[in-house]
Formats: sequence, C-alpha cells, structure tokens
Amino acid sequence: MSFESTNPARPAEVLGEYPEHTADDVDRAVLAAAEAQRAWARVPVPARADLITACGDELARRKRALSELVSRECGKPIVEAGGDVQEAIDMAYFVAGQGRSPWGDTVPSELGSKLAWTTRIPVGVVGMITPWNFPVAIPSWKCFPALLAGNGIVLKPSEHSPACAEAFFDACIAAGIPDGLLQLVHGYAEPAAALAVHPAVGAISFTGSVPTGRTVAAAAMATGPRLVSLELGGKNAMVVRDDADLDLAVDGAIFGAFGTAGQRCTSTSRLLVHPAVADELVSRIVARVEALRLGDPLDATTDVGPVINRASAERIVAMVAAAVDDGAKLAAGGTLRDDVEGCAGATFVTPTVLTGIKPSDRIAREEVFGPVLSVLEVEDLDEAIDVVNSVEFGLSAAVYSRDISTCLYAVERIDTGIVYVNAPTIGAEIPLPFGGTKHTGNGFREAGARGIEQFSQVKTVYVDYSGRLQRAQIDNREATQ
Ligand code: UN1
Repeated sequence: MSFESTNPARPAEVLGEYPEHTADDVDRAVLAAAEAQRAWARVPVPARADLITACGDELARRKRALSELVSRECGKPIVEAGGDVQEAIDMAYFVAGQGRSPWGDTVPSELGSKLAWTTRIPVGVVGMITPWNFPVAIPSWKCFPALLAGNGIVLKPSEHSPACAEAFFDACIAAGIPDGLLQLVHGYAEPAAALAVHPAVGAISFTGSVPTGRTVAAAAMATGPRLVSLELGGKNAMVVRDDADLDLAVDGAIFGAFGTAGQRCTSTSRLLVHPAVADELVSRIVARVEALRLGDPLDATTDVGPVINRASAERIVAMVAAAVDDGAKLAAGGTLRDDVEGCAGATFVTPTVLTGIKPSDRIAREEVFGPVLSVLEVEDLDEAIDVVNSVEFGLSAAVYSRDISTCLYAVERIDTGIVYVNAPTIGAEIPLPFGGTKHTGNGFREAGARGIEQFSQVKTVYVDYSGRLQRAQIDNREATQ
C-alpha cells in the first residue's frame, strides 16, 4: 500500500508516492538504526558535532530548493518556508557548538583521592513522530540533539510532508551522517504506534495533537519505561493594553494569527484587548485582513496560502460557524474558498476575525489550527492574565504595552512556556528552550541548552584512587550516636 503527497495549492500536483510502512518495516528500521548506533556511540562527541556542522552547511547550500519544496508540500508562503529551513540550519550550528561545550558536571568529592562527575549517554534509538507544519525545522530540533547524544533515529513524519522529511535526511546523509543512522518510515497510525512500543526504542519524541500525544505516550510508557517527550497544542493569546503601540499590535496580530494560515502551534488565536482601544484595533486589523492576498505560496506576493487539505478547511469553517451560532460576530473572513486563481482544487480559509467572544466560548478554549483570531475585550490586567491562563494549553503568549511594569507584571504571571513582550506569539529562536506548560507538554523542552535531555541519560561516575574503602556520608563525619 502507498500514498501520495500532493501540493495543497494544486492537489493535482503529486510530489511523490510513499509506502505505507507496517509494523514489520518499523522493526527493520529500528534494528538497522540500532546496528549503526553501536559504532556512532564510539565516535567522539566533537567529531559527531563536526558532521552536524556539515549538515548545517549542506542545508544552507540547499536552502532555496528545500524552501520551495516546503512551500509546495505544505502550502507555506515561500518566505515562511525559508524561515522553516533556516531554523534547521540554525539548529545544526547551535547543536554542533554544544559538542564542544560542557557535557556534564564535576564536583569536589567529600572524600580524599576521589573524583566525581557526570556525563551524558545515548538512549540507543530515538523514535520521532513529527507534524507537517514545520516539516524541516521540527525534525531538525529532534534529530540534531539526538545525533549529538550518540543515538540512531527512526523518524515517522506526517503523511502530509514525506517529501520534506526525505529531503532533510538526504541533505544530512550527503553531509556525511553514517549509513543506517537515519531511518525514515512513512504512513499513518500503524508505523507511529509500532515505533512507540518497540523494545529497542529508548526515547519517543512526539510533536502533534493532544489526543494523539496521549495515545502515543500511554503506549510508550505501558511497554517502557522509556523517555517520552511531548510537544502538543496551543491556544496562544495576545494581550493588548490601552497604552500599547497599536501599529505594532496590528502587525503582530496579522503575522501571529495568519502566518502559515494559522497552522502553527504558536499561532495567535486569542486577542485580549482593552476596551478603550478595542474598536480601533479591530477595525485596523480587519482593514489589513481584507488586503491580505490569498494565492500560490510560491508567489512572493502571496500572504496566505491554502490550508493543508479540504477536511481541515471544513473543520475550521465549521468551528467559526458554531462560534457565530453561539453569539460571536464575524468581523472578517469565515469562508472556505476553492476558487483562488492559480490554485485549482485548493481550499483556503479566508483570514477570520471574530469579536464579542467570551472566555468560556469553545472558540476561545479549543485549538483551531487555522487562520482564526478571536477577540475578547478585557479591561483589568489581572483579569486578562486569568483569561490567558484559563485554557488547558500553555505554549506561548504576548503582551503589548508601553509600560515596562505592566509588561513585567504580565510576564511573571502568565503561565506559558514562552512569553513575548511587544512581539507576536510566534518567533522562537533556537538557542532558547521551546515548549509549553500544562497540556502543551510534559516538561521537556526542544532546542536551547537542554534540548539534548530528552534524547540522553545522565551517567554519574565516581573514581576512588585511594586504594582503600572510603565510605561517603560516614568517614570524615562524627557519628551522632
Ligand atoms: C510551531 O508553532 O509549530 O516560534 C513551531 C515559532 C517557530 C516555531 C514554531 N520558530 O513560531
């Protein structure tokens, strides 16, 4: 059995045909990765890092072609596709630097002639399950630290982005990552489920929806234990106070809510605006929304591309229609369009602004994963912060104000993994951790100085060269009785 990957902007254009891998195929891939990993684990960490640098160089050489592929396979406007690939390049160089950075702790032992330190060791094979919306960046967040830690990899990319995953691995293999270390499996639930429970998989790293993440994690732990890291949804809010720079807030809302057609886990989906500036802010956002160009993502003048497929578009407009039934006012958008010029057969959702939303409304609580911005008017800052924190997710949030105290007050009280000040809810950079609180994740972070933790274990080492038994906590201490 096989499936096709198609261009969401022109579904008749097939990017490639991919096998639907079975549990047996996953078994073969894991065993091959495990075999290659045994030699890789003996390669000195700085030498692993050099190969990761080479991956960054190779990705940089291929940036244009890869960006076009991201745009064609996922429907991202070409400049955003370039950002996706650049994020992988940044990740390669950042992780490579970690290969020549501190790798553990040393402490003075409490006993003489004794050394004590920690080091990091691989888990063996890491299973990775990744979404289509950052089809190069997210695999890179997982693959480079996992490789640096000395692991083999089996990646199961989304069924919507197999070509990008192949192209990413292709660049890494061309850069010199040893044979067998990078294994790809394609398909839907079967290979993902098989990967999660394979006995030779030491860690599972999953990015996707909450329900699938729960299923994967439960299966992985029921047959574990093993390391399981989850990076799940978001319901990200932008708080705009009455003293905010509204030009900045408009730009932030447009890029935050409608970039990647709202299909980022960090998309801005709630706007919590002070009533004194609400009418002006909303009317300026709506004016900008009406000028956004829907079109072919490869065309540099396109602002908003199609959503990933028709089913997704239908789901999004149904959520908007349900919100309107519940009393929301449609200030812009809310329609499915399949007549956009040059994009035969593609489905777009017109960038949507809903006003009159209450914090308890479904549209204010559930992830939409589409170009929909819900506007809530909230006067009191504490109340705005409570509303930000009232949802089950905790990925990112933004606060817009000219007053430093307001900003820092909000930064301290907002319960999300990432907080932006006077910048939208998207735009994370590689050297700092990415991830969220509550149902967004289970505590691991991707990227940043500790991005390696989900792919490695700590080994603590004691060396006693005194030539006699020395007892910690006992020798050199007074017995109390
Ligand atoms: C995602 O939203 O799925 O911060 C990942 C950002 C990007 C990564 C987003 N650097 O928006």
